[in-house]
Amino acid sequence: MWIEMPIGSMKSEQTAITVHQPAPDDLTLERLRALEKRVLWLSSWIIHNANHLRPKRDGLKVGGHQASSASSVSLLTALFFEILRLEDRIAVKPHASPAFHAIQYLLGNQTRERLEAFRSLGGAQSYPSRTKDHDQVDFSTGSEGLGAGITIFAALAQEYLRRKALMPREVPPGRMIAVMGDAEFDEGNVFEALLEGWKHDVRNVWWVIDYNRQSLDRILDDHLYDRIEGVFRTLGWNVHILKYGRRLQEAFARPGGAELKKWLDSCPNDVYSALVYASGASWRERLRADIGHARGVRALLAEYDDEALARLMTNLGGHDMQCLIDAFASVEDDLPQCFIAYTIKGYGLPFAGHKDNHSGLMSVEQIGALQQALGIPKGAEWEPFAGLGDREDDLRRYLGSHPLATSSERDRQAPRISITERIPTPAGKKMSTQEAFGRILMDLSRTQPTLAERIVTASPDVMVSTNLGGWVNRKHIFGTKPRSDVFSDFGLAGAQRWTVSPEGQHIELGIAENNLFLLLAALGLTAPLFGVELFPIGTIYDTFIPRGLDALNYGCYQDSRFILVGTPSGITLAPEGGAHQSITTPLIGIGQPQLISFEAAYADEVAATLDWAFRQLHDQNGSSVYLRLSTRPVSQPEREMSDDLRAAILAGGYWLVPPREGANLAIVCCGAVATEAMEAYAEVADDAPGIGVAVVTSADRLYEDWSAQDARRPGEQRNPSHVEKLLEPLSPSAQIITVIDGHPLALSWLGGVRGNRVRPLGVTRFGQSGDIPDLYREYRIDSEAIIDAVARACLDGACRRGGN
Ligand SMILES: Cc1ncc(C[n+]2csc(CCOP(=O)(O)OP(=O)(O)O)c2C)c(N)n1
Ligand SMILES: [Mg+2]
Repeated sequence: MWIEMPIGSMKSEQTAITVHQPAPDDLTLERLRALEKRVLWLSSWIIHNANHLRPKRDGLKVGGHQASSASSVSLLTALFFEILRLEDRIAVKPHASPAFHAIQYLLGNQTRERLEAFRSLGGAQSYPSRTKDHDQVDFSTGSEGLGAGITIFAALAQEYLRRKALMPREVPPGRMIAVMGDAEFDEGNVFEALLEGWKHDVRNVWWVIDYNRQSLDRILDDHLYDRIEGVFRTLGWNVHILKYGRRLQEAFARPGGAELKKWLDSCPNDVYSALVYASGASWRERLRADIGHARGVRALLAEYDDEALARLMTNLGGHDMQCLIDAFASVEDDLPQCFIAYTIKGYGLPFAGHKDNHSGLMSVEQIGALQQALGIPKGAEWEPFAGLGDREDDLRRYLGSHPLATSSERDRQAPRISITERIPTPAGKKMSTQEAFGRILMDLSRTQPTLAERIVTASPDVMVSTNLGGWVNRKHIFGTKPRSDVFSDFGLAGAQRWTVSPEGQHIELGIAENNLFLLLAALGLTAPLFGVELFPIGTIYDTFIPRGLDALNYGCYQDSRFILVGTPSGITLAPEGGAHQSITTPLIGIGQPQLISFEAAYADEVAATLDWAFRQLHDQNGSSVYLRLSTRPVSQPEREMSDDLRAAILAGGYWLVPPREGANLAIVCCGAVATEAMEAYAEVADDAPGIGVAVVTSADRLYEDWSAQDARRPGEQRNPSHVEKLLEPLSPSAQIITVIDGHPLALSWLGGVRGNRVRPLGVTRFGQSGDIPDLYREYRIDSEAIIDAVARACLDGACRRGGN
């Protein structure tokens, strides 16, 4: 094993990229190379310590990715210590987390304790996490492809703020940088994001591809980069290919060098990887066999001993510090930039290049050998600058004044927009919840201009059908290049005006739901990332939420704040058919952390929940909010929004018809089927006197509150949850009929609260085209089905005299 990190003067060698700026001085390069060694060591040691030195209690392998980290060490060293500016933001590929934490440690932003506790509770996280880590994570990563994708939308969000002068103009725009694995290109969301970025002429994005030609299981297809490069160039990105380091380029210029380059250029990925791993005499044998006959090759090979030859053949651009710095420093414009940096997975470690190295861990002997090679004394493993001799003082000074080291709080503090007025209920006797949402939004610019100015809406090509049309007519579409609506210029009538301007407040996306969620994730982080609070609202057909679910989860995981409106939903959108009718989304609403879901039955509930949602977004302990809406026009109850009603709606439910004390029967409904619940009530009220009808506005809020009370620790005070109080009037043996246009599990858990028997009605099979009466009958959520359930409950004794 050898450590490939020579220190010395490198001047004017040709590199694979065009250099526009002066090369970094020798001292800077020396420092970076020394730091690179430290990052390689610390990232390896963090993992080694977690797996070999910490006591284990559960028999599980702790894990960590020494090979994947080593692959990115040079890239990250160059970026963090020399290239990143304060305003830049970076997504680090998930499996380089140890290298990232090591860099933060050297910058003084990470503690030794947390490194020692890597992957244990409270320690540095296995994948960089905005919310769980304590060092400076700009974007969480973990799910392949999403860390790269979000940088495009963060750049769009930054542009949105700059164009509206919400960010100071004198500060240069930050570059949104992703250091990503090459296998991330297998994820479709990467290409969806690239295309959307192109449509929006996105600037200030850098993607640095750690091109080690390995994924988790395998060696990647040959010449993948040709394809990748083509994609980027087609979409207007600048592409920098950092293929060979300077030593190899120097060798290429010598007799026999052209042959060597030809061989390397056509070498299959698996052969190259196997040779990297085999090392020793293998390179010489193979090169002699393949090109030994060509002029100059034998003589060229003879100049290197085996170790030097292996070092030469692995001298790739992604591990050549000068090559990297030159490439990064060469960028002079704000066009999107792609760096394809050739690397070796496990570079500098004994399993470099091995196809199975993704989860590989160095043995005790191997880490010992690395320690010795790096000159780190025993006992000094955690010392930031161990093994660097007299360079230590210089490095301490260098890092002490580093801008990323001195800014302990990287997240910005955004001034909060004040929300004072309550959102009023839109007037009307009959209305759908979707219509209520559209009208409220339109009215907001009049009733709450300060709030309305900070609202930004987005939709993946369903702006009109999710009822954002009125809002967009008023607020226009965001785009950097103003465009008028050609149809109205021609004097042609049309409901929708398509006016594009930098002042526009709606971001129209193509039909890629992943992009919607990544955009929402980015817009919902503008407060900490750019110091400006926005209120993002994304609308989507409810049934397509699962299409982007991982990206939605990704946004929630990093505590991004947005409002998601799923509409229309359920089989209630009837003629549209089964392909568009959502079933499981109420369960997603309950199950997704950091996303509180509501499903309103009436317009005033929409107003109350939306009002609460805006406040929730900018509450430090808040969350994102999901509203599941419907297009079904529903007769509205005549009622005032009292404080009690509002509180009950927000807590998750209320009695529309209160039950008699000790009642044996109740109907609990959610959303669009409140009408059926009331119809059934009217039918059975005489036979089941005292029966109540409850409306659940948020099964999520009810469940959360109840389970938190139930899960309290011994000695903690017990405050009855809202649902317990709600169900209190019912007799302990009461039966509850639940009904929802969605999966019945969303409500059937109510039986667990006080031990009541539940008869759940809902949709568990795929829907189909039809009208509401037919479909509700077919799927048993009509009033007949509710009445039948009441009858069965009565047969079971729920209507016995003395109870109801
Ligand atoms: C969405 C998703 N699917 C699967 C995984 C499991 N996984 C972890 S790493 C990896 C491949 C990593 O390859 P690459 O991105 O090239 O990273 P590197 O070679 O630099 O380690 C996979 C499939 C994941 N993290 N995310
Ligand atoms: Mg890879």
